[in-house]
Formats: sequence, C-alpha cells, structure tokens
Amino acid sequence: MLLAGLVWVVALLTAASFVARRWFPQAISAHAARFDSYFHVNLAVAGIVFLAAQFALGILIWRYRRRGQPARYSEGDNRIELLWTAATGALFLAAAIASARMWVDVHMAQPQPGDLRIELAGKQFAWNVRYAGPDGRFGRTDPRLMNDAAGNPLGIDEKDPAGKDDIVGSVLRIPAGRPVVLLLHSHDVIHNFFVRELRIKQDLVPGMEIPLRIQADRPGEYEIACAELCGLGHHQMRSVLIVMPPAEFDQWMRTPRSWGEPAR
Ligand SMILES: [Cu+2]
Repeated sequence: MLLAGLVWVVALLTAASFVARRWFPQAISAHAARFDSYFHVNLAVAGIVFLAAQFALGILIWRYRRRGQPARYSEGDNRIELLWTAATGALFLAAAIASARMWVDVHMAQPQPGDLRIELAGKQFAWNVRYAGPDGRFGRTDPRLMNDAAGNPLGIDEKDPAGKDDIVGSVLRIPAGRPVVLLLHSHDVIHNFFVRELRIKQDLVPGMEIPLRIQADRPGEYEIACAELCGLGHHQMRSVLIVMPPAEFDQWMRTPRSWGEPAR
C-alpha cells in the first residue's frame, strides 16, 4: 500500500511541476498564439494519459500485493491491446494533422500583392537586410559588386535607378500588424532564421529565394538567432527584429539617406 501511494504522489507532483512551468517567452503573432495552444493541448493530453497510467499502476500494485500465495502468470488480453494501440494511433494521427495545418499556414503562405517585401540575407556570420525604399522596387544586384568594406554587402548596382533608394542594414525592422514577406537568401552555407517570439524557424538555402510570410502584432525588440550550425562563428550570428508602430516605420523608411549609408 505504501508503494502504491508513493507512485501516486510522485505522479501528481510531476504533473503539478509541468502545469506550474511557464513554457515560452511572449507570443507576438497570431501564429505564435496558435502554436502555444497546440503545445498546451498536447501537454494536457499526454499529462492525462500519464496520470491515468500511474494511477492504474498504483491500483495493480495494491491489488496484487504479496499475500503469501504462489505467483500466477497472465497471458495478456488481445482486445485491450488492440484498443490501446488503436487509441494511441488515433491520437498521433490527430496531432499530426493539426500540426501539419499550422506548418502549412506559415511555410506555404503565398505572398499577396499588398505585402511589404524585405530581403534578408545570411552569410558567415552576419545578417543583411534590404528594403526596397519608398519606390517599393528592389534594385538590380550583381555578386561581383558585393563588397562589405565599401558598404555594399548585397552587391546592389548603383547604376540601376530602382536601387537608388534601397536601404541596407543589419537589423530587421517591420511594421506591427502588417503582413511582411521576408525573401530569405544565403550567400554561402545553410543558415536558419529563428525568432522565438514568432515561434518560427526557417532555413536559408544557398541558391534559393525562400519567401516567408510573417506578421508581428506587438511592437518591441526581439532576438534573431541563426539556428543552423553554420561554422566557427555561428554563435555570433545574431541580429534584432524591431517591430515598430506602422506610422513610425513609414517615417523611418522615408528618412533621406545617401547611397550606401548603412541603416540602423
Ligand atoms: Cu548561420
């Protein structure tokens, strides 16, 4: 009886420690809130199954405790085994369908005509951000023009009028409450764009332009980390996502700058 009680107490304390824990940093988008509720439903279902199994274990310990008779062996019960295997399968399938939908809504989202487009390029070991500027058009780029020392890490062609007002910086600024399409590029190896508060991770793959449609609703500053081990300086590959009130963002975008002047 003592052992059965101990099993129940330990199970309850374990479950309580999971309930009391704060699992994530603040959520700043609708997707992040959805992600959190999916996680908590999973945790609740797993917790209920865990408590039920430990409770049943305690009952069996108590019911079949040693009373001096010889031990008896059980051959099992096919019906019960079939039932719990099917129930586990159904649970996994439901979880997979729900999470696949959530994944598709973020990673397969199609850019819309009114979306603000921002280029985000990763390289060992830094982030470069390019905004199209007030004209909304990106200028032509050429890899031969890439020159960090000259303030042109993305190789924008100075002769292209569309590129005259392009803004290049090392932090990512976006307006709050507006859908933004990040055009992800890598200049060398695979990197990964990761912002905890958005609950999003997306690889940057050399040779590909990967559009990622995001929307952040809460102004503030959040860390961007590279989440793909990309070389010796991987740990330094960080930047900041600054979510700004939309009016402030528009004003920042229209601030006159000379060509090649790095934006902060
Ligand atoms: Cu990296």
